[in-house]
Amino acid sequence: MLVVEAFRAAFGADPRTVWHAPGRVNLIGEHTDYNDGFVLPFAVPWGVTAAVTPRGDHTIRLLSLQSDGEPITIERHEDARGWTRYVVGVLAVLADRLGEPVPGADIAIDGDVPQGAGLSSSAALEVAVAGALNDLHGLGMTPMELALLSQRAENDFVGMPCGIMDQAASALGQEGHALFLDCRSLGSRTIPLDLASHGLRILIIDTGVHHEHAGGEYAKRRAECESAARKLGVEALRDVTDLAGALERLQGDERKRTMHVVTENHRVEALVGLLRAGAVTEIGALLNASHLSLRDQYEVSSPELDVAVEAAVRGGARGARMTGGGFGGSAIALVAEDRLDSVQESVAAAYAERGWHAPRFLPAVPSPGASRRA
Ligand code: GAF
Repeated sequence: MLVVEAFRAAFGADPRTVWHAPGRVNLIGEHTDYNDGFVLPFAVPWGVTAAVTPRGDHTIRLLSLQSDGEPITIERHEDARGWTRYVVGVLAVLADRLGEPVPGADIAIDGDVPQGAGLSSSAALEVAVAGALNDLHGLGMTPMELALLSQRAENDFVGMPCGIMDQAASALGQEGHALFLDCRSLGSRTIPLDLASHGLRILIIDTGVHHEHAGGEYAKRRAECESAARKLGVEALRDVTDLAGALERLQGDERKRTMHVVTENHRVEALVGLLRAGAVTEIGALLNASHLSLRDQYEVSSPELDVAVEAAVRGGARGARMTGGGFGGSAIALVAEDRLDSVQESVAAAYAERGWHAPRFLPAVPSPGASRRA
């Protein structure tokens, strides 16, 4: 393994453990996780591998195979910058959780999640490191506990108020399955996603665009949902049972956000129902409806995502939607194998017509979740 060789070269010995954690795409259930709702992501074949050995002091030395040069040495957690925050954040929240300092570590990281595609490379990094530390310190944490620890690192240390979806998909994903997760109870079920026997594929369309304001807009959406829930007297928008009545009591953006969250939760349940009935060919309409709701009610799409979705459907996709937080990143399309070329040609042509950078196409194969590799 390349990461083991790099670890040995940088730190002079073999790592004590090696963990791998994948990125994710979300099939449906967008911006529902922090509303205590339902999500249906799956792990992708790309991820992050972390080779780790604990140290006798509190120093953290970090080497990334994706950046040139020497390991970065971090003596104090608050000195972490850039990508190192996701790693140091996991050590920091673990210390907080255990109520005692956690030993430092030598860590080498190798990742192949396509950068900027919105496929959760940061969650993969957190979960890989959390899995390794869990092992090394014999903490006996479950995959969901690893996901929660990773989410806390991102919320409290990095400062991104994300929900639990990305980390849960990375920690609990199963090959050939999507993960149905109730983000309130944290109960989950793996749902077989049998695409091949129906001659179907899920195609990732990476727009190559990431809008800078995404972080601020994400926090704003979350605050709008919390405010709407308070006005409706419910704990979270997940609890709205009378949508028409709720909409009468809300105005403007909060009204639109509520409309999206409540209907999106129903779409997740409907899609799970179709999958359980073996009707994967019929899920396209729900994907399309989810996209329209994210575009018009939740307002987190972008011109590049909209054009990708519309052109994919025009080219013969059975359905398509943006996936992840939005404002760029990737869309997914459900495509019959014999339509793959025409869908890709249609999207590529729509981008070329507008003078946009060519999109990238990647096959999304439901893959295993995090595991120890050595
Ligand atoms: C991002 C967040 F990290 C997730 O928690 C989720 O809210 C998603 O956006 C939107 O569904 O990926």
